[in-house]
Amino acid sequence: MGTSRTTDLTLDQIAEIYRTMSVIRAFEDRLHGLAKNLPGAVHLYSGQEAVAAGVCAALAPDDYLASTHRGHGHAIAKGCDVEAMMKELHGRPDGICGGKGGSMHIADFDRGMLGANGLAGGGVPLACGAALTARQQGTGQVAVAFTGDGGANQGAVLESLVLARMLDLPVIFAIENNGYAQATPAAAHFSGTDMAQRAAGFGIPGEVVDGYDVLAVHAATTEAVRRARAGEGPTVLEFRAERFHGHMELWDDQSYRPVADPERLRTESDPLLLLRSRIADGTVAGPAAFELDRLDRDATALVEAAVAAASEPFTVDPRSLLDHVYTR
Ligand SMILES: Cc1ncc(C[n+]2csc(CCOP(=O)(O)OP(=O)(O)O)c2C)c(N)n1
Ligand SMILES: [Mg+2]
Repeated sequence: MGTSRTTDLTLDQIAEIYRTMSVIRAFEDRLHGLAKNLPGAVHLYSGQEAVAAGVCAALAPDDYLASTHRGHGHAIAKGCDVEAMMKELHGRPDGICGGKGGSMHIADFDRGMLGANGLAGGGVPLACGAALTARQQGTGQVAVAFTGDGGANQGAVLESLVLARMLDLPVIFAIENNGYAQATPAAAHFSGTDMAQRAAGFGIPGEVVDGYDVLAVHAATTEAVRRARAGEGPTVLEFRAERFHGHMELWDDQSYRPVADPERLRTESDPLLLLRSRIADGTVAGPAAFELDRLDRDATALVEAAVAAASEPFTVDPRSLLDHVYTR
C-alpha cells in the first residue's frame, strides 16, 4: 500500500491541507445529530477526510471533480462555500443549489464541483465527459471521478474505464474503499485482494493508497495528475479508509460491524491525528501544534456560524417550485 515517507509540500501547504481536513471533520461531526431535523438523506464523511483533502490539494482550482452520495468532504475540499452548503442542507433558497439539491446534489460549477450524486457510481461517467471536453478543447484540465467500493461495481464505471483508456482521457478514478457498501463488507462484493488490481485488466495503472495518510494521498494524486496532463491517460487510485459514522444518518445501527470499530478508528486511524503525530515526531515539517489547534478552533467557529445562519427563519416561494426543471 502506498504510504508517504517524505514530502515536498511547504509548511503553508501542509497547514492548508490540515485546515481542509479540520473543516470537513467539524462540518460532518456537527451534522451528526443535526441531520435528523434536515430534509433528505445525509451520509457522513468523517474518517475519510485525508482522501478529499489530499486529492484536491493536488488539483488546480479549475480541474473537475464528480462526487458521490458521501460528497460533503469533496465539496469542501474543492472550495465550495461552507455556509452555502449548510444552507443547502437545510433546504433554503439561499443554499448553494437554491435548496433544491440537498446533501446528495451539492454542486458548484465555478469551482469545478460537478456535483454529489445519488446514484452509486453515477459521477464516474460524468467526470469522463468533463475530461473529454478538456482534452478536445485543449484546456489542460483534469477530472477526478470519485466512487465508493460498492459503486465501483457499477457497469457504468467499468465502461468508463474502457473508454478512458481507449481515449486516453485525463481522468483519475478515485475509488474510496471504506470497507462497506451500506451493510455489505467489501470482501462480500468483490473478489481479489484489491480494486486497484482491476485497473491492469483495462491497461490502466492502479495503486492502493493508505487513505488515512493525507501526504500519501497527495503524492499518489500528484503523479496521476501529472500523467493526465502529460497525455498519458487515466489512473486508478484505491484509497483505503473507513468511515467513523454509520452508512447514513437515521438508518444505521452498524450491527454488521464490530462494535468497537468506530471508537477504535477515532483513536488509531484518525487522519488529522496521524498528520499531527508525524509533525510532532519530526517526520514531516509542518505547523506547530498550537497553530493546528487554532485551525481546529477556526473550523469549529466557521461551521457554528454556518449552522446559525442556516437556522435563521426562511420562506420558500411556492411559485419557484418548477424553476430549474428541464420540462414542465
Ligand atoms: C445505482 C444505485 N444503486 C443502489 C443505490 C443504493 N445505495 C446507496 S449508497 C449504496 C452503497 C454505496 O457503497 P459505496 O459505493 O461503497 O459507498 P459508501 O457508502 O461506502 O461511501 C447503495 C447501494 C444507489 N444509490 N444507486
Ligand atoms: Mg463503501
